[in-house]
Amino acid sequence: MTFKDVETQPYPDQKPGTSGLRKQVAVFQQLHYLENFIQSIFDSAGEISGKTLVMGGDGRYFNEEAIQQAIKMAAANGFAKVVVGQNGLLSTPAVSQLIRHRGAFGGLIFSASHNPGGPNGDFGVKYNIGNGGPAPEKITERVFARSQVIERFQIVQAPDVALDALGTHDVAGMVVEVIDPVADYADLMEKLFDFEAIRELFKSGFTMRFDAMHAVNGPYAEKILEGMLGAPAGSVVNKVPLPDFGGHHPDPNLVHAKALFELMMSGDAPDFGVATDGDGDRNLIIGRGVFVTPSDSLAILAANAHLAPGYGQGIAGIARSMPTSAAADRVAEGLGVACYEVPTGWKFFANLLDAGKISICGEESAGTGSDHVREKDGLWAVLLWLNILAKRKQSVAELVAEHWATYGRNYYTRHDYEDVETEVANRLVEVLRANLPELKGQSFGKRRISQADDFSYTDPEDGSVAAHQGLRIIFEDCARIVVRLSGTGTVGATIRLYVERYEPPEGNLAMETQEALADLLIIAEELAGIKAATGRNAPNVIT
Ligand code: VG1
Ligand code: CO
Repeated sequence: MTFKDVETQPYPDQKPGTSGLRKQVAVFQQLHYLENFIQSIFDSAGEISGKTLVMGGDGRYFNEEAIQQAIKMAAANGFAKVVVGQNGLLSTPAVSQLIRHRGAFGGLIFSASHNPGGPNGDFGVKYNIGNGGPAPEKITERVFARSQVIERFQIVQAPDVALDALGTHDVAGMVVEVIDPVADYADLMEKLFDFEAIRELFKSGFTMRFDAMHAVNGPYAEKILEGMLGAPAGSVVNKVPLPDFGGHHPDPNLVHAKALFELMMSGDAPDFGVATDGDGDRNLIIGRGVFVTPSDSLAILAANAHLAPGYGQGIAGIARSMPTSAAADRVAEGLGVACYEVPTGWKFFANLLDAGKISICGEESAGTGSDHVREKDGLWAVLLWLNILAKRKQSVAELVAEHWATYGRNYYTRHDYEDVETEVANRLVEVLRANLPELKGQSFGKRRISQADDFSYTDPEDGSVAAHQGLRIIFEDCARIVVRLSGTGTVGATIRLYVERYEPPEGNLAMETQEALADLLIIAEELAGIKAATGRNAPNVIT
């Protein structure tokens, strides 16, 4: 067995975005591209010798190759142990849970989340730290700086590990433990939720469809829902993880989970329809005939979390990402707990969770989670929904209607303009940012702008500042327009436009969303000019 110090040179584009480093597979396949980034992480992580590292991915093309390399590099860099999911599979929340449960130093997640996979799709690497959460910006900045000056990486020459065989293996003196990816995670879920109540719900004839989108959550959903909770066989569909996700985007939205949406709106709809993404951290919730926006889902889960044993004592506080609707804020107010607004990306929640300031948090992009791990967790959200439905003995539609009748409704939409020329997108944001100071006080019909700024966040725990997190235009009645650029796309730029307005309980709660927001969408175009600048007449995705 030989330890090798391999000479290399930096790649200039290894800047981690919202969620780690995400690039097209062909980019990752360049000579030493992957190795450079992993070595940069190891070089920036602090004392790693003798520590344990968790590794797993969503099964996409290049997953196993990347893991084999990372294992050999971990051995050469002095780790004592690597814990890896069988066949290289682990969902993002499962990695987070394992890091915490095993007291590991951190973990590597190989995934590009909801981005397409396969040789022509995307790949990604994310580094999580000892609390189980994504590395904070001060670490990812160190990793990037290191990647720009890297000259060598370390790797052992050893045969590949048989990742299909459970048990321990030896790689140049380092232990590699191949584990069942589902077991520990399932144990935790059983502690958090009232499995007996959910079993009774299924026994009473409740039906559901879980679309695993040929991504990592298939085995988790099959074991927990069908195996442990007695959901009818066949409830979980597209359950075998495939390297190209069956040719689809594993993105649980109304475009890419269209089949599920159509089923749920049809006469054959089961009671409950859900989908999760590539790495299992996002969730889409649809009741029979009713789509639940992720922002509403966060609010409804927070309002009812006490019905699950894991949250029986009540919740400490709620946090949402800035572009997420303020529906959760109203619940926090109702419960008398604090509500925090943080930038997009899960890493900002982790400090609040660690400090015990919040118990539940979420994003408009279909991510919800709690203090049980330090990542968003798709299957957790599904189980909490089931627990709540079992306890309240209501349909999704009834539950949503009652929520709006209590708290009012935040009409909410996100419009994505994908693959826009980077310069066009950057210029658009620059121009709007420059115009913000003049917008305050301006009126558009009945609406008057009360605040216009570029969102900046100071972390209440460590004082770190994240600036330029999205342009906000807020009206006197709390309606909002937000514009920001995506940090997870891999081709060109993606412009996201978020629009919201509040309708009180006594108002009209039954409007079609785009109609309810029509006047704000016109104002948004007047102010930001996205259609004019991009030459598009419609967004690629509306959620
Ligand atoms: C998107 C979402 C954001 C989410 C991020 C990672 O980021 O908007 O809410 O945290 O993806 O999610 P952006 O920068 O493209 O808007 V995942 O499921 O890709 O780990
Ligand atoms: Co994801």
